[in-house]
Amino acid sequence: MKQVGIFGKRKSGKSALMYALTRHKVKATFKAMEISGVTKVMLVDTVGVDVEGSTAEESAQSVSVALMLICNDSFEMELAWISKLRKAGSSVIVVISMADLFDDGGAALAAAVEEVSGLKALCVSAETGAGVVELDEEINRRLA
Ligand SMILES: Nc1nc2c(ncn2[C@@H]2O[C@H](COP(=O)(O)OP(=O)(O)O)[C@@H](O)[C@H]2O)c(=O)[nH]1
Ligand SMILES: [Mg+2]
Repeated sequence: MKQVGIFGKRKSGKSALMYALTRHKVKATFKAMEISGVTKVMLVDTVGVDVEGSTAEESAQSVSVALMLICNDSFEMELAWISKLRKAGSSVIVVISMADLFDDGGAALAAAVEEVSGLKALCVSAETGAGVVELDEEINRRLA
């Protein structure tokens, strides 16, 4: 089974995002009556990448798709993890998490990340649900 890993610092919203994605998946699945869709992918929540000896290290070796959460403008550690994840063969999706906390919905932070990494970031809020559908679609594209 393919795995989708959720990476980010402690308190970056990893667990909340996992629940938001799961809720969306289950709802969408019941709507489409595609029960099989539920088991196709395994979502993996990880301990913070800022935790010494983190299990995120192991997960980084086994995920097909990695969500790298960034929630503020100190994201050097996250950039290093993006390189690490890509080297391990994962397709990395950069997520500006807790996007509802930004006046601009995370747009400026997404632009700053894109400027230094060349990667487009998706702004998502587990709280309001903004961007969850788009993120799910992007995950599905990467898994295809
Ligand atoms: N406003 C807001 N708060 C969030 C969001 N996601 C998580 N939080 C809050 O941020 C804190 C850390 O979230 P959590 O998912 O446990 O982070 P984790 O340590 O990365 O798993 C909790 O108090 C959450 O309620 C979000 O999208 N918006
Ligand atoms: Mg957590």
